Order: sequence, then C-alpha cells, then structure tokens
Amino acid sequence: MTEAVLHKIESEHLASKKMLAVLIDPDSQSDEDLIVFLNSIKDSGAHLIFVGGSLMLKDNLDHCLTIIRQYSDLPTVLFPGSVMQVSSKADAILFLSLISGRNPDLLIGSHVLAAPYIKESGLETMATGYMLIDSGRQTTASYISGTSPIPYAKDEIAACTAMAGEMLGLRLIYMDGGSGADKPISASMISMVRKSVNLPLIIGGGIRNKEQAKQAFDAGADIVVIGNAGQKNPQLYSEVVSTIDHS
Ligand code: 1GP
Repeated sequence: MTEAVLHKIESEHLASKKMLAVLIDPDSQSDEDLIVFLNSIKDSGAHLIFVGGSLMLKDNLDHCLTIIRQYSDLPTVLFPGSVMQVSSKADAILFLSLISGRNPDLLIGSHVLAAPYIKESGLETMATGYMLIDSGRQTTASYISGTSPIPYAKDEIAACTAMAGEMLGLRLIYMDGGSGADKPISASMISMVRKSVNLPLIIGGGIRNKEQAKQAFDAGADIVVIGNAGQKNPQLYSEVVSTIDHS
C-alpha cells in the first residue's frame, strides 16, 4: 500500500500550499450530468476529488469512480458515510474516526468491520480525525451518526479534540459543518485548531463562495472541500483556486 496521496497532502502542508477538494456525492446526479460536471472542472486547478455521502441510495460507487477515472486525472479519495462505501477503484480512503462524537461504533466499531475489506482492496488508508461542527441546524451526518456536533462557538473544544486526535496518531483532521451547512465553520475556530495541531487541516461544509473559501484558508485550512455550491456552479472551483494562487 502506498502513501502517495497522504504524502502529497503532507508535503503541501509543510510548504504552506493550499489545496481544493471537489466533493462528489455518487447519488446526486445521472452519468450524463456527472460527465458534464467533470468536464467543467477539468481546467479548474482543483487538486483532489472526494467521493461519498452520508447516505447512499444507489449501489453505484464503483460505477461513479469508473466514470471519474475516465474523465479526470485528479486523485480520488473516498469520504465514506458508512462501512459500505469502500471501493478499490479509488486511490485512497479517509479512514474516519468521528472524534467529535461519543458513538463507539464510529470511533472504532465500524473500522473493525471495514478493515479486512480495505486491506484487501489495497486502498491507501489515511487515518483522519473527523469533527462535526454545529452549523445552525441538524445535518444528515449528525443525525445518521447519532452524535452531537461541537457547538459553533466552542473553539476550545474543537482545539482540544484535534489535539487528542493528533496525540492518538491520526494523520489528518477534517472539520465539517456538514453538507449544505447554513454557515461555514468560523475563522476563529479554524485558527485555534490550526495553532493547536501540526496536522494538515481539512475544512468543509456550507462554503458557497470564494470569499468564504479564502477566509478558511487564511485561518489555517490546508484543504477546503466544496460539494453543493460547486455542483450548482462549477465555475466556483476555478474562482477558489485563483484566490489560493494570490493568497
Ligand atoms: C460535507 O464538507 C462537505 O461533508 C462539503 O459540504 O456540500 O456544503 O460544500 P458542502
């Protein structure tokens, strides 16, 4: 098993270079729409494609990844909403431990079930501390996981949680306001977590424009993830990349 994707993320982090991840929910579009979308982001300058969703209504993860491989050269990273979302057709998987919650299944139980399949698949595994942050309303991720997110304004809880994740040996921290969050995670929380850990920091949830993305980068995000807003307006990805280049 290589660590090519993780090494790339870590070396960009060390060089203070920012990355943009496109989030694709395999359920959210037809094959035709997916191909149009992939063509429209081809020259955007985005760095990674994350694939996954809290719910999977159709069994088309492999199929979706096959299309992505055909129409994009970007590394594909599984962002699994459940143990069922494993596919050898991706390059890597975020092996998520939901460290903001107290649901033992999502801290270790599901991992035990998924481990042999992931090993067999040969996927690059990136141990990730996943932190749900309250964004004003209940998100699918919080409901499905049966956990409370970290309160929006409790920067210190987020910082201590990330610190514990780093001490446990996790390699990435992903702070997520949840898909379609009303408001993105605050700059003050990102900044406090940034000062508390040396790990690459992934930020997502409710980022709708380049200003919000830039705010997250400026506060210390290494990778910004955009799903919903980019699906509606693929142009957003190149706009965000242009702010990275000039920041
Ligand atoms: C959700 O972080 C991702 O898990 C991205 O959220 O779809 O709101 O961009 P959006």
